[in-house]
Amino acid sequence: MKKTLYGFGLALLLSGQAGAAVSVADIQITEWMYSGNGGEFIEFTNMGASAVDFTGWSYDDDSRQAGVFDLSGFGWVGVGESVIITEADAAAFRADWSLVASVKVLGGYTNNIGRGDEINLFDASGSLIDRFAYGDQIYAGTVRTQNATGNPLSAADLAATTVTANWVLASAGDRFGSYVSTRGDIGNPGFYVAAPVPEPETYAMLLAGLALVGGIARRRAAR
Ligand SMILES: [Ca+2]
Ligand SMILES: [Ca+2]
Ligand SMILES: [Ca+2]
Repeated sequence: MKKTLYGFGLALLLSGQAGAAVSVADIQITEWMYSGNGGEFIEFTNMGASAVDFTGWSYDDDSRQAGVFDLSGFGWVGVGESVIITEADAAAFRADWSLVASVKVLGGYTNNIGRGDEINLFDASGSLIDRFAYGDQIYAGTVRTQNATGNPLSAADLAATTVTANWVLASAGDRFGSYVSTRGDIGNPGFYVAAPVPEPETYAMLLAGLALVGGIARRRAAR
């Protein structure tokens, strides 16, 4: 009986950890701002275990057409690397956000995102890699990313193709490393801080598992 309980406690611990590691596609939309003083922008991050060649890849808004804005200029995007597209001139955007030279920025797209819209990412064969539909007037309780970016609290929110209430607005000095641009927008373009906080249910599962294992250990010690 005790052995069974111990195993159950371990299973709780392990399932809690597994729950935190939601599987997502390798390239993810990790940050966006539909309107800003320095121009709207979108961030893509390589969450996978190997570099990805963006030659032939493309972005579109809710018209969902592959090939509209070419992302070939990113070339190879390394593991953990975040890259940016913006409606602004790339050099102006880079200066506005004081980006280091290693951050890749492609500017000048004209298929702009509005207050409620979609971000679609296609690979070289035109297959949809990631989709993100958002809009504070469409999805109740979600953020309006005007002059501040939207950022996901967990991998589960990255995996969802529709914005959730766990996409939160950037504020200066937040857990995502956000700061204020020279033109007064707030965000963290060019890098992604992964899963900054475990979800509440993960804590609950861990605590339940620890309590069970702890109880068994105490009973063993008392014998
Ligand atoms: Ca649009
Ligand atoms: Ca996604
Ligand atoms: Ca970012």
